[in-house]
Amino acid sequence: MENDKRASMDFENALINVDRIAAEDVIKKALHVGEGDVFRVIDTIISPALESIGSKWEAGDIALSQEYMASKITEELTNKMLPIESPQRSSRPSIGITTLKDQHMLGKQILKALISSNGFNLIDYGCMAIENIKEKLKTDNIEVLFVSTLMLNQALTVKEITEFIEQEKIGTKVIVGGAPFLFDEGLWKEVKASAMARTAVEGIHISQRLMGE
Ligand code: B12
Repeated sequence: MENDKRASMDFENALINVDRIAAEDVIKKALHVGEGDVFRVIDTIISPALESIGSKWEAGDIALSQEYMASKITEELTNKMLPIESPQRSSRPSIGITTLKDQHMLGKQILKALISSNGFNLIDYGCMAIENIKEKLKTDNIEVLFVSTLMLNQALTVKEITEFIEQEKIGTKVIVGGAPFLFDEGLWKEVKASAMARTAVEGIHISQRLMGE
């Protein structure tokens, strides 16, 4: 327990210093000690470090570039120990992500790295048109769809997706985030989303709750 805490702090420091080699070292050691239990390493070392980094960015203690690089490095390391196509990952719940037609990509990249770092089976729909997303929802068995949109006009179109899910009884939960939802606290309800999140970390917690994890 104490060892995990120390390892998580070492991992966090390595990420904040953008030191990929030191970060990988912490994970390699932890996998060795923990007999290769990837999900234990994710839960006890990686997730707490990323949460702490997320809070530091929100508090203005670190730069956006540091949060971004931390997410990128962690995503790479997690994908190395838990390849995208591994059965361990594909048997986990599927989370889809999209910005709809929005070109603002930064928030989505951070979110994507976090979902992947938590070992979920991630399907990236990029900035796909709504009609195509509807088709994917029918076939991909997505438990939670994350929509990150920073433009109000795009945010309003989320309702088309949620109403489609309702009509077709697909059961996918939709979590929204990004500027319009931060500016107007009631907007997520207006577009019939299941929830909104202020940060990527909050989104992961909400999705875990919605999936009963
Ligand atoms: C950087 C930026 C740009 C960059 C984008 C670069 C890129 N490749 O991503 C550039 C310069 C290209 C750009 C262009 C435009 N932009 Co701009 N942009 C911004 C700005 C300043 C910051 C966005 C950002 O990257 N933030 C950093 C990231 C990390 O934060 P984030 O996205 O909020 O994500 C965090 C959380 O919100 C959360 N999150 C986000 N989404 C989700 C989703 C889920 C499910 C969850 C759980 C969490 C979550 O997680 C992230 C990390 O914790 C915002 C201002 C703002 N307040 O957001 C304006 C803003 C979004 N832009 C705006 C506008 C108007 C435009 C343009 C139309 C400008 C123009 N006239 O051309 C274009 C349109 C581009 C397009 N078609 O999509 C407006 C939108 C207003 C509106 N009512 O719709 C804003 C709000 C500025 C403003 N106050 O007017 N923009």
